[in-house]
Order: sequence, then structure tokens, then C-alpha cells
Amino acid sequence: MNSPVMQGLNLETPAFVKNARLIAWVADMVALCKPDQVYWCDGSKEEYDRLCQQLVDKGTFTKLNPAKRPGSFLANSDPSDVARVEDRTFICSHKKDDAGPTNNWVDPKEMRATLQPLFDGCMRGRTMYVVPFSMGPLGSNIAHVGVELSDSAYVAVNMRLMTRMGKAVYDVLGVNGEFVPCVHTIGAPLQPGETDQTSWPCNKTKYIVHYPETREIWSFGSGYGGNALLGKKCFALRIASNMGRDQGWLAEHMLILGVTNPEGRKYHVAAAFPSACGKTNFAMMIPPKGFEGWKVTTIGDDIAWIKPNADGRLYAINPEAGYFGVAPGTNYKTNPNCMASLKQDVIYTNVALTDDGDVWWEGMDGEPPAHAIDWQGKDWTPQLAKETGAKAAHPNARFTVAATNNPALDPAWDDPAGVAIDAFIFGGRRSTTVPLVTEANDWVEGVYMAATMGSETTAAIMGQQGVVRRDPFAMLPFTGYNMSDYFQHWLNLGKKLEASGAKLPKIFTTNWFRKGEDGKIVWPGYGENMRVLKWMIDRLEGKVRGDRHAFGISPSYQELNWEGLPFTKAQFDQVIDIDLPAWEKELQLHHELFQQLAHHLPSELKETKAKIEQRLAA
Ligand code: SAT
Ligand code: MN
Repeated sequence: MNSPVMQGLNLETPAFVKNARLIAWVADMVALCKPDQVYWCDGSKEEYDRLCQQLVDKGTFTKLNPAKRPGSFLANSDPSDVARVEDRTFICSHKKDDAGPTNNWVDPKEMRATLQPLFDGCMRGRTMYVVPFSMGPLGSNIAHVGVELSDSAYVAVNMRLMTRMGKAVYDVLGVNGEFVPCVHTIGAPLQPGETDQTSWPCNKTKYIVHYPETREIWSFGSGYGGNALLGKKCFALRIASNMGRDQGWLAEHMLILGVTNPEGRKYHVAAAFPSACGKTNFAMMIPPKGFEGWKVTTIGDDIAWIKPNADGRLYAINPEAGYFGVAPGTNYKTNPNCMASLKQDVIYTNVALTDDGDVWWEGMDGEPPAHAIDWQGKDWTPQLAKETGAKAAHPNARFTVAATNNPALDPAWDDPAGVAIDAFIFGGRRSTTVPLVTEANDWVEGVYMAATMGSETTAAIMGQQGVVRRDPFAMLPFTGYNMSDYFQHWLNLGKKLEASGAKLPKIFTTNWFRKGEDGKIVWPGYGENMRVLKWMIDRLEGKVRGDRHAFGISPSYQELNWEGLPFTKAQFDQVIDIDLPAWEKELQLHHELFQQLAHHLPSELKETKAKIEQRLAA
């Protein structure tokens, strides 16, 4: 096809690329970033193997022992590049108001001026990978296409596991199909003759930038996870939340699961928990003893795109095609399906390497290895860990694996139509105050509970851990526009569905993390969360009444199935009870949140708060 020659670089576009805007944009970005080469990914297995081998040759990947983890690799990142950087993440809408008080905002003109010199020549000495991907089943009317330009082969191979990536996307795009342009650089250009001194080049300066009006993503300086795999948080949440607001749908930080009861009736649940709070575990749950005949199947583990259908119901797809999950703490007890998924064809990042060429992380089953190489390439032994607290794996160490590795994958996971949602769950990580499970009285009160949710921070974000912050809908770092407008969008959608005569999904909140006086988490969690999930299904089927309280409805002790779990009424009270003084403080925090979000805050939410305060006082 057309082959403009630029600065001696042959920009031959492969014949299978026909999209005029894409071809022109790549040419522009080549002129800006000045890579040595451009490589158009086709998404084939041959290509994946070749790029992985290149990463091995460069020292970025260590090939794991094929007898232990066939087809798998380990990458260790730079110690400074291990998690999302929220303080370097920007929503650059024309008006500051449209980004709202929860986002970092910079005027788009100013940001473009800042980024221009950073991106100018940023890929010198490197290859620009053109990575076409579909978020959602190819051709689904809920799906959207993106193209990521990246100078990281690590990104290209991760994108093949995480998205539907490759040639077929160009067919969907055709000559004039739309795509979200995503530019990513590690920000480490090489001078002529210079070679990398590290296996994870990156830049101390980082920018994760979104232009919501023009639907663009520009990422500079990091090679890690959500900073670099731009289909994930950047596109599927921050940009897509904007698309959803404009087009009447939802882009949410939610797992999607199917749950089938022994009678064969199947329900679909979408659940929002903040990063590293157990979405993957919940989505792959195996029902415990006492739940014979129940089955949980995974549609997605992190992100849901949800659209109202003509039948008045909300249909959800998982825009992703793989899991980028937290390794530490994952074992055959907490998540057996996940462990089975991780046996082969996995990219591990920042876990430890054992002497027999396998991986290890804190919380894996069995005895720790007598010796390992930790995520920073240093010797690690259990003794050293005891003495210095050294971690073998970084607490935010991750695995990247295709969804098709998951033995609990739902047959409809790739269905372009999506699955109809019966219930939403919102769950924070809270040591105190918030009960194990509560059903909201109605949609508006459910939106209130989701909007005011708090959670203790985890290693998934750079910064202090364990501090409670308000994390509305588990979307604080991901809503790409004004948070109050986002609340309004949820309220509007509920109203619209209700007006059409539809039965709205029920809304629940959960908290698996309440601690006792000994500082230990009281609820056993993981597979035992099935007990709570079943109660929700019983509520959907009208089988249990629950106990009504100031916030909604929670189960009585007798309403949960305790078969196979010794859990006393006294323990149950510890996780379900409502501590009035604690709730007075909590409502003060809701008040502070509402003050922060006062501009555009829906009046329904203020009214709901007043209602709850009255009920609490009664
Ligand atoms: O780094 S990611 O954004 O991909 C993971 C997470 O924080 O949930
Ligand atoms: Mn997430």
C-alpha cells in the first residue's frame, strides 16, 4: 500500500491495514516519536513467541522451567515502576469542571505543550509496535476498538493475552471504522550506539494522560500494568466512562460472574471492589462444602461494560480477554481455579524465581523455598525474610494470563450479546464499621451506598497503604469525568429503566475485611463468600426476608447456610452488627465527600443521606 518514506525510515503499511485515519495517525506518531522501526502486530502465536524470545535475549524476560511452567516467563520491573501512579494520572478535559474534584486536571493545550518535547524522539533507538485491539468480543455492539503504539515489546505480548489483539481487528476497523488512539512510551530513547543498561528501562518522569473529548490516551515513562497496558484502566474505564455517559451505558470496575443453583437457575452478578481487594478470587470462586450443586463461572474479573437492551435489562460484557491479577496471597485455598489457570502460558511480573526455574510468592501453598531470587534480583531466604522483612515477591506482583486458561470460564464469556445482570455488589476493604452484606432498599439508596463507599488503600497504587479513602463505586482512580455527574448518570439510568417498566438489578454492599479485637479478619472470605452470594440469590428469589436496619437489609444468622463452616452467632454479630458511634463518624465522612463533590451533586443523594440519618437517630 502507501509507503511514505520519512527520515530514511520505510513506513510500509501492511496490506491488511486499510483504515485511512489509522495509517495517517501512525505516520504522524512516527514523525513525532522517531522510532528506528515500526512493527505492525498481527496477533499470531508465532509473533508472540518471537517477541517473548526477543525479551529473553534482552534480559527483560526469564524463561521459566518448561517442566514446571510451560510457555511462561518472568519479568522483573524497575523497583520504581511497580504500580499505577495516580498522582501522575490526568484527565485533560477542556473544562476543569468536567474532570471534577477527584481527578488531576490540566488544560489540554497546556498538557499538549508539556508532552510535545517529551514525546519528541522518545522512541529513538527502539521499535514502535502497532498493537490493534478490540475491547470486547470482535464486532459486538458493546465492544470498541483501540490501537496502542508502544516502544515496549513487553506491552505488545501482554496486550495479546489481555485483549483480542491482532489482524482481525483491522477487518472490524475497515476503511473508516473508529478507534481510540493510545500512545505509550517507556520514555527511554537510546542515542546512536547506546544500549540499555537495565532490563526494564523507564523514566522517572511519568504522565498518564487522557483527553476525554478527543478520546486520546498518552502514556509516558512507565512500563507497568495499568500505566502501560492502555486498553485496561485508561481506555476501558477512563475513556469508556466518558463514552458511556455520552451514549447511555456504563463502564465499570467490576467482575462479572454467573452463579447457577442446584435447580439449574442461573443469575449474573457484577461486583465492584477496589484494586487488589479480591475481584479475581470472587469471580473464580469454587462453592465450599454445603453448596453441592452450585456453580460459579467467570465472565470477567476486573472490568464490565454494561448497556441497557431493548428488553429493559442491563447486558454486560467483559471488554478484556485476560487477567492481570495479584499473585501474592493466591493459592489453592484462596483461589484454586486461578492456580489452575497459572500452570502454563503465563507472564509473571515481580514474583520470585526459585532455584528450579519456577515462580514463588508470599502466600503460595506449601513451604517457602529454601532459596530464591527475589523480584529485585537479590538472594532471598526465609531466614533473611525473618530478619529483614524482605519480600520475595513485590506485594503488587502480577500474573498475565489469557481468560481461556481459566477452568471456570463461563461459556458466554465471549458472547457478543453479553449477559443480563441480576445484581450489583459494591465492596470496600474496611477493618471496621461496614457490615458483611447489606441490600439497598432501592436503586437510589444503592447508588448512595456505592457513592459513599470507603476502602483501605492497597499495594496496587503507589503511595501509603491501609489508609481509608472514599472510593466511590471503586472508581475513584478510574472515572474519567466529574464524579458527581457520574452519580447522576447512574441515577438517570435507573430512572430510565424503571420508566420502561423494567425490573432493576438489586444493589448490595459487602465487606469481607472486618477485624476483631485481636486485629484479625473475622470473616473467612474466599470460597466462603459463596454463603453471602447464595443469600443474595435467595433475596432475588424472594426466599428470605432479612433484617431491616438503617441502611437496608442484612441477613439474620439463620438465613445463611453454615454447613461445613464453624462460624458462631457471636462471630457473625462481629461482622454484621451496626455500631452506632462508628456510623456517626462514617456519616461525617460521607458529609465531607459530599462537600468535596458539592458541585453537581445529585439532590437525591443528599436526600438519601438525610433519610439514613433520621433512621439512625430513630
Ligand atoms: O495496574 S492495574 O491498573 O492494571 C491493576 C490495578 O490497579 O487494578
Ligand atoms: Mn482493577
